[in-house]
Amino acid sequence: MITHDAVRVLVANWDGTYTVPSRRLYPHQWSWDSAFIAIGNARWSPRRARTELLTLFGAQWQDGRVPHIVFNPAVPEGAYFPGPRFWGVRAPSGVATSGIVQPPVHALAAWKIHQAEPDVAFLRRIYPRLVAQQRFLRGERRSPEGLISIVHPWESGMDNSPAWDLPLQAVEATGSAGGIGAVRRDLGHVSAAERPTDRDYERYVALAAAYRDSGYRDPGSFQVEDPLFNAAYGVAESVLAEIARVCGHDPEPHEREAVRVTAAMVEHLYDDGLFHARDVRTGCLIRSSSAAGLTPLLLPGLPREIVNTLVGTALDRFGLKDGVLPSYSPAAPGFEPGRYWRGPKWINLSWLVWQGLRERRPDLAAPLADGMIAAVGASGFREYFDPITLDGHGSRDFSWSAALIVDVVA
Ligand code: 9WN
Repeated sequence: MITHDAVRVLVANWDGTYTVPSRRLYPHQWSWDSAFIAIGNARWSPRRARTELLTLFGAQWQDGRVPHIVFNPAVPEGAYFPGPRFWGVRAPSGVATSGIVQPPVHALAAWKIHQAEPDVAFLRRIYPRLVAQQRFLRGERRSPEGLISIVHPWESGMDNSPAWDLPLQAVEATGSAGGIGAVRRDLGHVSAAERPTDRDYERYVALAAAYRDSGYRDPGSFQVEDPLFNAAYGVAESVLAEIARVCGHDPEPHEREAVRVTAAMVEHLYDDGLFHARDVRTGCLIRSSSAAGLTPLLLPGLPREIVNTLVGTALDRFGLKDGVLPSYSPAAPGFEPGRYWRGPKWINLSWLVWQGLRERRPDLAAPLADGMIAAVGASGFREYFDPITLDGHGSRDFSWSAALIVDVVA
């Protein structure tokens, strides 16, 4: 029954060649959403899952970057802010896109689609694009420590995580004329108490405008190494090794890169039972209690003792045993159970940690799966949930909440 309801949401949000995250709030294609959506669609329509990814990679730039939004030209400019006119850029295919990226979870999605329904022709088609995506990140975003940086909170996918409060202090908000509230479209759909503040938004817009004005090259005043983004990058290399094997390419460079980035993460981002982000501009670790710090559990080569301490942290500070897993630890100051990435439970974060625990700790993966199912059972396929009461927040009929539930119950 739950799968049936989830598929109904996915069908309603399908736009012919991709799926919108939600009809009203996010009426275009988003990068990491499409990867999560494809993982769920692979369970009932592998063809649709393949199309979803190929549509996204159809908007890949010449330099290999996969934009975080691919705009639907049929949707009016004013439906989402910032829209295509703000970003002012087109992919070689001619479609309007944003110029920033999101966590590269797409190789994992491609592999899962292939596992659901083997299709070597699809893998052969997507492999060079996935390789180019990784090459862009290495070429443009790698720091001397060997980690990948993000240059905008939107690139983390966890926009207003408390982990970004400190580095965002270095960003000058432009204080846009008439107030940012006047241009924000999100507040027409969701209560302001559940979204980032106007002050956050002013900084997001200032950062994006500066990056745009540098021709999408200069990192600007926000540059951090995020554990989730780097975990996704590392997992992508492990999975690319598998894909390379199937396609008759050399898996070794991918295996080496996965080992290398895992070691760099352990050396530079791990401290006191959790992975943290690092501010590239100051060289300092940003100690926070974000669940992003648990997602390196995805890395197959993570040393056993680190797995054990991460699991300990998830049990002590994130309610793992009861399947709670909020985006930010309730034990930490700054926790807000209803405000976006500052505390609510998100299905994609739970899924990433679940994925990391399935083989290593099935006893703990099970309650986490139950926790995801309980959240949508209580409140529907909402965008995020109060981690304690399971009240739903953000948009309704949210695609990745539906898709990942399909995967979890399969
Ligand atoms: C900005 C689409 C996206 C998700 C992000 C989530 C939110 C956008 C926004 O929605 O971000 O990219 O307008 O707030 O934070 O993770 O990909 O669902």
